[in-house]
Amino acid sequence: MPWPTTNDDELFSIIDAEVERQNRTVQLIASENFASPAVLRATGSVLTNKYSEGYPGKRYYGGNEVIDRVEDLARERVTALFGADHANVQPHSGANANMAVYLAVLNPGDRVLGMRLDQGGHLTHGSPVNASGILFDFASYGVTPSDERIDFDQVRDLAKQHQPKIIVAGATAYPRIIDPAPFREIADEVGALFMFDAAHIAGLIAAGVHPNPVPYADIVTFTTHKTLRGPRGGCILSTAEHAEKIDKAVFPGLQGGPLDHVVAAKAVAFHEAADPSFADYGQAVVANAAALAEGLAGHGLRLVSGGTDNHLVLVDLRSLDEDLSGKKARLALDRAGISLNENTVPDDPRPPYITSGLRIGAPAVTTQGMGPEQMGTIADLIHRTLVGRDDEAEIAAVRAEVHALCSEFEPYPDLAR
Ligand code: DSN
Repeated sequence: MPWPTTNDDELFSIIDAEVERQNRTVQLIASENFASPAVLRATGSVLTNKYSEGYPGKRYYGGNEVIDRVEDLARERVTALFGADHANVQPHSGANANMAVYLAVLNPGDRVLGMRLDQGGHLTHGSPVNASGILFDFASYGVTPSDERIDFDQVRDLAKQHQPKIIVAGATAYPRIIDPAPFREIADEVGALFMFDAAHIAGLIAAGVHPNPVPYADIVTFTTHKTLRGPRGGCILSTAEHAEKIDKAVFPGLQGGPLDHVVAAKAVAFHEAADPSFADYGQAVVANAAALAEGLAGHGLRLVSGGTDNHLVLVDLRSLDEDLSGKKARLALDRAGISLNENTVPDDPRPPYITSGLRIGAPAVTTQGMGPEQMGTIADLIHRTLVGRDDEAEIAAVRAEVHALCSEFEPYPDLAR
């Protein structure tokens, strides 16, 4: 073969270092997971070589008879998984999926209602620094201060006041079930479309442990790499009524050629999520998040909304130490081999780059086979790190315990060199 390198040691030794990091440290970022060997294999396949702008049967390039089968299979599998009329599996990310929906059904300047970023929403739900907030006129709802759950009275009042064209549900840092039914009711009251961004919880929905928004929403978007445990990417489900507009908005509206290797890996993930064992996985994720919550609360840490019924917990660090920001805590935990992210808590006085909270998720540790007992251990290790954050000997001791724990649950033992 004419390729100049058979093995780029400089680069692949860096990838080896990442395999080691994933095998030997704890991954608690709520939006991350460990993709299966089959998903990794499809992502690394020769499908990366193909150009296939368009859709199955309607391409702008030749040689797509195989790619058409891949994309058709992905679409069939995901519509069956969620019970949707139509799927577009081409969005490169969740952000692109959301932008494509806006492009499909809105004109610039149109009104939308979404959840505020600092209350648990997402940048693409109208943040002023994101294209969604720059191009469209978003109003934002939040949580009720007393129980830190979505304030549906506020959603209804804002919907009546702003008359949005779309109401967006969905969150990135909200530890409770999101009930699609009241959103549908409010959308109907004001004549709005209802879009549900299920990025974080798509896997919990597929597993049957959270309500499926598809029967309620006009459009559902999600990412395929979080609780759904597939490759990095996005997907849009819709009623038949919106199918054509959405397909046009993804291509040629927003994207060029699809990433066919990733579409193939999405098809693998949809197949895996339809397996009965995935229901067990979803239940185990929720049980592990609850065990983490119990362990952390046992150390006196305040949890936003008092706990969790999904895959994540949000910790308000001010309950431990007013001076401890989320950023400081995350940096200390990184040194101890515990990977998570700082996050604002509702009405956080600190900015998003600093924050007063931590977001802690169970999808990845559950995939690697850890259970409630290990969640208790991890909660203890997090607490020890937070308390001992200025004591390097304590950080090193925690790191050694993290390595010992992870060595029993390596996600990729076969990839280790
Ligand atoms: N980055 C994702 C998350 O961590 O929730 C959202 O885009």
